Amino acid sequence: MAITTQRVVVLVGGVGGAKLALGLQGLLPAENLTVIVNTGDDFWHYGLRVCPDIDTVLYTLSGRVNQAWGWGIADDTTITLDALRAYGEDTWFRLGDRDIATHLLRTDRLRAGNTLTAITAHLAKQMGVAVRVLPMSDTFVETKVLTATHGELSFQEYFVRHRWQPPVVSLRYEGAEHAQPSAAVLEALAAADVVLIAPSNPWLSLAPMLAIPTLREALQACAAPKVAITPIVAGQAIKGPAAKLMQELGWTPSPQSVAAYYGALLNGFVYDQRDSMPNLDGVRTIGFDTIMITYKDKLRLAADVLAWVQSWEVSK
Ligand code: FO1
Repeated sequence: MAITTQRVVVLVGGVGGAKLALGLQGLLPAENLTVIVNTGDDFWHYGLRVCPDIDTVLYTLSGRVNQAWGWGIADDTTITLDALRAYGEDTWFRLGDRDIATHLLRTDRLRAGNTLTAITAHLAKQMGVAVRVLPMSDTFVETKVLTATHGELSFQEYFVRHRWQPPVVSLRYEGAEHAQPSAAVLEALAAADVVLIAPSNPWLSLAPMLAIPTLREALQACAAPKVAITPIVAGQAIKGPAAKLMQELGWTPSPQSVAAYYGALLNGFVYDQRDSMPNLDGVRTIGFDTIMITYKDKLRLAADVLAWVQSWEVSK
């Protein structure tokens, strides 16, 4: 089987996950790629439902993303935000004007009774994104961060307002226990030839998905190889708070810890070639160059991982 004939499902958070999704989109026919996105970062802001990871994925896959930030729309203006500031508001969450249009449309359609899955499909179509982008659930799940210095914060207050500086005591994923994955998510997992876990933050981006009991069970039941890619290289997070957070939660920031966190869910684990990795029981491991800066890097990592998983079939 050519790697491009594999039906690939990739589980992603924001910026790092979107980069791998872009590489996969460049390799695979659109009908063979499904991107399942964390919605634990979503929140209400000025009456708008903001879904940062979904938007980061859509803006990245459609070529609109602000490359310097990894989120938001390139060359967006801030007239609305500036007007709010002029009213004396604390504009800690930077919303661009074009980005606000996304939140307006989403909020309006949610209030009209549409699901987040249907709205995301509509936005994807309007942006020219042909691969399937699915929220992890249509039920709202919100990550809450208990900090040592500021009490419990909503995810965006922790991440953006306080620039992930307050030490984290624990995390909870409000609403996850009673949330359900959508039928589209379950169908994609059941039909997958490969499931990839992007180099996103395990505790902030993947844990909200794994906290939904039926989604976790569907992943466990999924017969396809499940392969995670490390977000930790040489003891550092590629981006964001992963290494700091791991230390605060009592884990050594290393690829081994990431693999241990996912545990029996995995059949394969990709660490970075700059690191070494002891053998893991029942999990195949390999080192690749996991740093994705250029578009070529994203294509290369996506191709390396898919070719590696395919070689398992041949060597069976
Ligand atoms: N990240 C920031 O660091 N500062 C911001 O002001 C900010 C605004 C923002 C607006 C819309 C959006 O979709 C994303 C935005 N992000 C911002 C990124 C985002 O909050 C985080 O990167 C993710 O939630 C983590 O995956």
